[in-house]
Amino acid sequence: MQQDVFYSLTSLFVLICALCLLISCCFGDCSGCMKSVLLKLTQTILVGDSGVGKTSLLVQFDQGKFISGSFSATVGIGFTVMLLGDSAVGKTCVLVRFKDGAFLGGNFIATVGIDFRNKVVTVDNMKVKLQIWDTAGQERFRSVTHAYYRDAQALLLLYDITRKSSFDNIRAWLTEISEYAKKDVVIMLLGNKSDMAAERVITHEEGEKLAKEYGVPFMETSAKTGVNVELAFQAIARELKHRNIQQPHEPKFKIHDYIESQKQKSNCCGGIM
Ligand SMILES: Nc1nc2c(ncn2[C@@H]2O[C@H](COP(=O)(O)OP(=O)(O)OP(=O)(O)O)[C@@H](O)[C@H]2O)c(=O)[nH]1
Ligand SMILES: [Mg+2]
Repeated sequence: MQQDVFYSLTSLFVLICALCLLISCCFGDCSGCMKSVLLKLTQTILVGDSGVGKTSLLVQFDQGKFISGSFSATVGIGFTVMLLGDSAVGKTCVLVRFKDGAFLGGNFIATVGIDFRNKVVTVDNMKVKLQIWDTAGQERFRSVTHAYYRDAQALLLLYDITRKSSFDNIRAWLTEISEYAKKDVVIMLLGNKSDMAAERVITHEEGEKLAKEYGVPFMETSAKTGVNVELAFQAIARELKHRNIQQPHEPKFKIHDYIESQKQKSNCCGGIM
């Protein structure tokens, strides 16, 4: 009799679990939900002499095309940067603006799990490769992204100047960062969508005040117009390069001062150099 009750309860539990999975797949983003359940990322490292074709092989696999033309050796200095913040604040758009110089308008497609892009920037005549991880802001992917915090040397934390909740959640993001990221990680706060002046609900001063409270640099960006996007990544690349390769007698790099001086230059001369 007791065994019968046990079997009935177990069957009921299995049935409820199956139903929950079915309902979440039917009413949510099915592909995303399955991916969040099945997501398992693996890492493969390409090794071999310079010029054998490691980069070409990777581009062929990733983009299905062959990079012809002059050979450019993969640079030796590289850092990992992660984009964080609520869903729809514009992380993917900021990355696409920086990588391809374009704006992803149209229908919003939320990132699933995590994605990445590489871009090489020049700092003091040295090539610095940034590997930029674009994370999903949706809550259900949080456990996937936590696993990557430790590998990041810099974090760009975004909110949307037209959405108060995304700004209010910055404190929670910073708590998460202190829990999962490296202690010496470089953090920058970005108030994105600065082009949407009419819909703005968070002032520039509020963003600046919060950044000051946490001792992190701050700027407002627009993935749509490109304002300050290049500057944000340049400042991060410079800070990381100076931390890693500090020439003797070279003055200490101050990211706050660098950002202020570059902002002034772009204000006076119509663009970021
Ligand atoms: N006007 C304006 N719209 C933007 C800007 N950046 C992003 N958007 C729009 O905001 C929406 C969300 O952008 P995404 O970059 O996909 O957002 P996300 O932060 O990557 O979202 P998740 O992947 O879900 O975490 C899209 O409809 C974009 O077109 C911006 O600077 N200005
Ligand atoms: Mg995204």
